[in-house]
Amino acid sequence: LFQLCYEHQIGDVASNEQGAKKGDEPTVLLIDDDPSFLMYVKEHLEQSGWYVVAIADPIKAVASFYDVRPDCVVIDIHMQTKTGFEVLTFLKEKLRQQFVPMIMVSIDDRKETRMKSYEMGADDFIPKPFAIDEFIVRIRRQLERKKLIDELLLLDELTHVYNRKYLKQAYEQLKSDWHRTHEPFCLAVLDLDHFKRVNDQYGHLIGDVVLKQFAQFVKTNVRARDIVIRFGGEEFVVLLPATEASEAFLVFERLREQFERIPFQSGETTFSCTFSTGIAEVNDPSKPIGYWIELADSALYKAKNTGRNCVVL
Ligand code: GH3
Ligand code: MG
Ligand code: MG
Ligand code: MG
Repeated sequence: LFQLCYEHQIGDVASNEQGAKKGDEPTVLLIDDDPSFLMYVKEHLEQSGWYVVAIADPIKAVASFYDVRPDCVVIDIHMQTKTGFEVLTFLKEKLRQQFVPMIMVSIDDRKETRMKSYEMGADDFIPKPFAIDEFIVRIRRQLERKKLIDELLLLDELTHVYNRKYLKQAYEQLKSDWHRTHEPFCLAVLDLDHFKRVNDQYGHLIGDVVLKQFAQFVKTNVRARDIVIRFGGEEFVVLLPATEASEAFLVFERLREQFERIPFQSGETTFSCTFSTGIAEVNDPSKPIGYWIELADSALYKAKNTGRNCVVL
């Protein structure tokens, strides 16, 4: 039933008078069949700087889940068409690998209701009526947990940029942006040149230092909205939203010139490192991510064959 509703009611959120999301503020999804409760809580949560989507119909709320991409969900237990427990079960099943905290709220504060909430996987239970400031603090705690867990799951341990797991998620996000804006974005593959030699000459520990510094160098020298991912050993993928290939070329040409001048130290010896870049411009997101990686990879292959330390479109 939910699946059916999902397919038919997608897009209903827009008709629910939701303001636009401004930036990367956390998103809270409120599901409660009491409109006055929704309005009251929405207003206060927005004052905390969060983006709030409030939906009175649990079926519509479930259907909108993938569009809203909430960082935290607040679910009323007693609703007309679906109980909060059914909503909770459905969302938990859908999520699997991802962590999104779920908070149950209810006027029914019996122990068995609280127990059932936790046993079904809720992250918190807040009885109604509640003091709004306490409610906000408890949501803030859940948003902090979500941020931490996401970082632990998606960051590369050595370089502290995103790991490969994040690539698919980031691509999905850029795809949905593309459907709105139709602006192309770029996917670049960066690979350190003759990195084996660095390891052979100076040892793996120095190699690790170079890798860490390279990742941080790239991250700090692209725009904040660009996404840097460690794709494999000494290979990185950079996603550049709303960027054409010619612009991306200039970005990596600038990085290339800067990076070759950075001195690395191994005992008494100072050495430098270079990297090569292959760029693919994504103008048809119906193709899978693998297609664009292959395209960028073949450009990288050309870069490696034309002397390395260069950028190829
Ligand atoms: P090319 O210019 O053609 O890319 O030459 P290369 O030597 O960089 O190419 P290749 O891909 O053959 O070698 C990559 C090397 O990177 C091999 C591997 O030992 C090293 N490497 C991969 N991951 C790590 C890591 O986490 N730490 C260190 N120190 N080295 C790594
Ligand atoms: Mg209710
Ligand atoms: Mg290499
Ligand atoms: Mg390589």
